[in-house]
Amino acid sequence: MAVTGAGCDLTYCKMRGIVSFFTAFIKERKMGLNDFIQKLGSSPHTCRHSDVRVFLKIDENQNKETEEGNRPHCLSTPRNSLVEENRVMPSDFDYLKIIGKGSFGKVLLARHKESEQYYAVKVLQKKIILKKKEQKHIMSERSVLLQNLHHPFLVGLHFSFQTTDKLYFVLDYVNGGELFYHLQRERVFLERRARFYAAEMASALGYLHSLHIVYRDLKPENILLDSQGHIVLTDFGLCKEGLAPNGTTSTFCGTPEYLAPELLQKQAYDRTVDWWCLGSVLYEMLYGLPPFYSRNTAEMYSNILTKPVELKPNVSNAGRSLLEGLLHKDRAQRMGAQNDFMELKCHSFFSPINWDDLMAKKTTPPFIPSVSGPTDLRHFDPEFTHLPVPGSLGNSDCLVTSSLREAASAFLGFSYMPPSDHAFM
Ligand code: ISQ
Repeated sequence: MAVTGAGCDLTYCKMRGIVSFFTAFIKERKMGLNDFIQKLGSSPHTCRHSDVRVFLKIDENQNKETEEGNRPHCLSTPRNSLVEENRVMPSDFDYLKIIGKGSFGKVLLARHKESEQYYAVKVLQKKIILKKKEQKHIMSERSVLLQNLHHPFLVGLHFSFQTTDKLYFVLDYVNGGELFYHLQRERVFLERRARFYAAEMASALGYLHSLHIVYRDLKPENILLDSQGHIVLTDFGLCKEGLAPNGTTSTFCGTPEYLAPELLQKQAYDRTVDWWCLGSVLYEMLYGLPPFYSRNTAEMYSNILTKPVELKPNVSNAGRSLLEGLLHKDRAQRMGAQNDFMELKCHSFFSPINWDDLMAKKTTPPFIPSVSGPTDLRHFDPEFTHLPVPGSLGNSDCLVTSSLREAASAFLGFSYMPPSDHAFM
């Protein structure tokens, strides 16, 4: 995701936005200070300094084990009230199953011990992020997620926190499966069903654009269904292992089929890249393959850049006209270039959609994934769910080596607690 320029008029809505922005900002700063204090405490060198010891209220008789390279006591047992207060910790959760895996880490189904609520917890390894020089990307994704994003078709972030070696995102958990898991089983969707999913995705993208955020990474593994059959977009830079071509940037991680020509050519891009991606998803839902697909990746890239989109007549005129507009290679002529989401909303393909009902989730989804309850994992890939859950996840203790200390400093300010009304309920 990316954030673009800001707007100007001050309305009641914006005023509310400003208030919640500052509330989040203050909270974030406080968590940043907590992280800083944790970092102070994680360094045996600074721990020894008398001013630091007074500040952190470290008892002279404690902390004997730090010299041996173990986790310093002041980090594993925070004594400072700022550190103790409000902390969410890995050990607050039971980790039940792995439900996704990527090059940076894993996504797990977890239950918050106290509230018994289920969450998807994404755990990323700091060392791997640093090695791939992705910390800026991860931190900016986190800050985008923190902008009080609330939309019915976007996954919600409840908390983020970190230990010396890992970053944790506590997210809404949904178990209807990836949209493309269902598409693969059925090959194509009827137009009514494809329209419903495209409309929900478009409204989520329009919402992000209204906040000057470009999603940029709409791809099959980021599009999930909840148990009711509604779309949930996730975007956390997790690409499935083995799909990322070696030595390329994270832009190419995952599915290259949906890459807009401007991204492929590493040119400037704007929010219209999201409308290209939506066009690609809609095309695949209606025709069963991505628009410029070839088994030969070089040929597919060349098709994206030069080949006119092929629109066979088994899709309605309205559907083909929308696809043609969204899959315009020139982003200045692409549908949405002038009036963004409003242009799509007014297109005849979407005329059966009542947008207010859609946003209120009053439109009955065309398909309801069968799940018996939150722990029903039938729509997740057994390749993940059969993996053993690492016991170390719920235990924040770990060895502090010099590379871990370096890792800790790269993620100062990562941790996030929501305003209290969003806490575990
Ligand atoms: C929420 N629920 C299930 C799986 C997920 C994967 C990634 C991000 C959020 C998720």
